[in-house]
Amino acid sequence: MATMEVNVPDIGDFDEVAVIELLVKVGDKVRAEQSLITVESDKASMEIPSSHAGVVKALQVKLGDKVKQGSVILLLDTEASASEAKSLAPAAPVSQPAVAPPVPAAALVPAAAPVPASAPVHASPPVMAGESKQSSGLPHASPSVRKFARELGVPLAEVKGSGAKGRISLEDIQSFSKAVMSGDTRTQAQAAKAPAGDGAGLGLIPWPKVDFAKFGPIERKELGRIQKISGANLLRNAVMIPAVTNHDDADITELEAFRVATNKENEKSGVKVTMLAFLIKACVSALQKLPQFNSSLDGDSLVYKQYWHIGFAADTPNGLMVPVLKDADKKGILQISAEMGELAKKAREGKLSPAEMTGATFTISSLGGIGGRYFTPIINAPEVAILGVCRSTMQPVWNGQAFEPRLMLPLSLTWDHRVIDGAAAARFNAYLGQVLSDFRRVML
Ligand code: CAO
Repeated sequence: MATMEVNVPDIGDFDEVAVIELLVKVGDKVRAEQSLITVESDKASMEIPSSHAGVVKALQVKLGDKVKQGSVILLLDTEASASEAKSLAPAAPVSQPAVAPPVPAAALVPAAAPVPASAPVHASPPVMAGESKQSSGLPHASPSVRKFARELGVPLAEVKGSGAKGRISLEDIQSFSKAVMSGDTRTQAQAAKAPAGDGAGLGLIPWPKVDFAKFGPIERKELGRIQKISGANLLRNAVMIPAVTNHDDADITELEAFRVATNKENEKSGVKVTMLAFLIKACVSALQKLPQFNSSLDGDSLVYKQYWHIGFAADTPNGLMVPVLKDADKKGILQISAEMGELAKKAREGKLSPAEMTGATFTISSLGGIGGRYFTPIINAPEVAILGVCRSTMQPVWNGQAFEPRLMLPLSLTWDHRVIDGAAAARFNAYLGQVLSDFRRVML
């Protein structure tokens, strides 16, 4: 058995490219031309195949490393006896369509490890391998599509790609997953044959194809990177979670008066206390009282988290982001307000780190600064609930003797019915309402 280096082959015009995915690990047996790593430049992502067969002895690169032609990827124990150990000319990298530089997992991306996500594939890529499988035997799919399939537990080998040369797209994975969830084997088979995203996997009529330009002038704009990433996550969460939304109102008359007074007192501190800071604190109290709301499903078990990290949706020029306020249970309203302000600023400037966007146990989406009455937020999986908040309004509220003007805050709690039942959801909202109407309850 001989040890040899496997190097980055000629990858065209790129000086240095970043390693965004490791496709093998030490001890893996690889075939000649099997993809070893994925690299990404500002123009394209490419899978670098092995020039030889053998067993991986040591990886010489890690995620984020910059490599160029000649860089050592790994050391391979070549199998002298194996027929595939024959030396081949360096295999060509498999290109994928142009993608922007990697961004950390963004809006409504699950709290799992940050993904150096590539945009979903829309164009026909200049792939260099054969029909529906790569020469490595793996189905054609970009790293982001493979990651999405892994997250959903979809076996890529069973998905029929609708793209050029059988390339599997995000929409193919979604169609396959929807068909499997419908439990109809006939539909599953259809899903494999159906063109991507046409709804045929669910037995639905195809998505309407309209030549909008026929009816008037139009402008076409590509979706932003974050929109694409969050769109895929939102779709998965909307389709896969049996979600129910309960609406309620909380009387925040006294709390708002206290907030305004606090801001007056702290005028010089530069920290503005917003209703969202109180909501974060109140939600932590509700999550502690009803811990199933702070859990995640893991197969047949429920993981109860002993920490309270609250994500909050932030509207940014790049799209929806969800910064995470860590250990909200240990922080006071002023600290929460200050940290939230910093996180929201970073979100708007596109400067959030992956660590600042992951690990949430519950999310709040507040449209209170904008308006509206109620809405149905989509759960940020693997969390099991999300609170939507709209603008508070003065309402006539019956106090037993007369109508009184009270400042009412509309709450919309969406919850995963696999984990939570309607009674618990009603209790959550009712308790939240009690806390918000008399914040001293947080201390009880
Ligand atoms: N009712 C009435 N007024 C409210 C309110 C509520 N529920 N919540 C906030 N306000 C007021 C604030 O008091 C503030 O008023 P002043 O300027 O007079 O003091 C104003 O609205 C603006 O508040 P804000 O939005 O800047 O602050 P916030 O803490 O409420 O929110 C943030 C911060 C980052 C959540 C918010 O800026 C944001 O991005 N919201 C949008 C979230 C979103 O897009 N959700 C949808 C997700 S699903 O697509």
